[in-house]
Amino acid sequence: MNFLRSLAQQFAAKPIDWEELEEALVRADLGVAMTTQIIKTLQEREAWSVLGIGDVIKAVREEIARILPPDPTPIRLVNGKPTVILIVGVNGTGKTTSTAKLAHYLQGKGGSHEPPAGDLGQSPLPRRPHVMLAAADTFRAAAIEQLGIWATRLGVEMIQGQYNADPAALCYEAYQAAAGRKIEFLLCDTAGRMHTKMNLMAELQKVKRTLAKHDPDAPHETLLVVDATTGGNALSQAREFQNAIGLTGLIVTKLDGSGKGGIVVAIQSELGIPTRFVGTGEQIDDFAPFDGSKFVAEML
Ligand SMILES: Nc1nc2c(ncn2[C@@H]2O[C@H](COP(=O)(O)OP(=O)(O)OP(=O)(O)O)[C@@H](O)[C@H]2O)c(=O)[nH]1
Ligand SMILES: [Mg+2]
Repeated sequence: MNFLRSLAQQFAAKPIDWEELEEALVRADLGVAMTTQIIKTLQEREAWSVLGIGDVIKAVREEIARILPPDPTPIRLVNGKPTVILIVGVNGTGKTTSTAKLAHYLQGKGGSHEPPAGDLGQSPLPRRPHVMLAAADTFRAAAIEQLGIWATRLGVEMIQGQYNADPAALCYEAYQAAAGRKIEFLLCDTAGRMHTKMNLMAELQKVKRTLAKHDPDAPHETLLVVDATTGGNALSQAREFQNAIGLTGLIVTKLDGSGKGGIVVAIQSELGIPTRFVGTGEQIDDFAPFDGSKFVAEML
């Protein structure tokens, strides 16, 4: 997120022009609420004539630090039954890749030879957690195949249904399989869907209702995958998915393709949805829990 650098260059040798500053902040995908707040803070704090770019950068940092949770929010392990994570989003944002990356990440946590993993709640396991994948994107045969390749590579079991099967029924069956085999994490990859298509959103509601028949708290996490390079559109996606099914967090992908990442700030400030993980490439390890303090520290 190096937009502060271009901001510094842009305003280095001239007085702050409020309109120009506003435009630069919006262009960095910080969102209208955040931009307005930053400008208000600056205008209240300093006499306009003495305001320099240093003050602007300080205010931007402070406002962003105030809005982002400083520490990563871990995925909590449910004791004695599968922890279900539902992965949703519009087409092509990186759901399937992120499902595989998250599975790999969760597999690496815990285990008797490692220090207790904070992410795994109160009782770290005496072994690595077991992960299962559910190929709930049943619209395309290729989607099942794509997740299957990851499952083989990661050495995890994948539950799949017939092409065009009901994703809710598939997730229901996958839960049964996961519970029967004492699997800790069940990750359900779903089909890409436009946030504006109500029938497709209703299908996700059905997936949630069906999983809740097994465990009223399932899915324990509903993570929306957004592509950082789509900028402001990610905010409307988050709003619609939040309204339709409720979200517990975001996975922001393709941060390697956009120096910005301002969308993380905009979605947190406007909708209160935290970013939980970030994707920074196509490889399995190009993935990490989102760390707010680090994000702010690395902003310039
Ligand atoms: N550069 C980069 N590419 C990514 C990242 N995450 C995913 N991709 C790529 O984005 C493309 C789409 O990823 P998928 O995981 O298939 O996306 P999806 O959301 O499952 O797509 P649909 O199922 O068709 O909706 C692939 O080429 C991925 O390799 C990332 O963090 N950085
Ligand atoms: Mg997919």
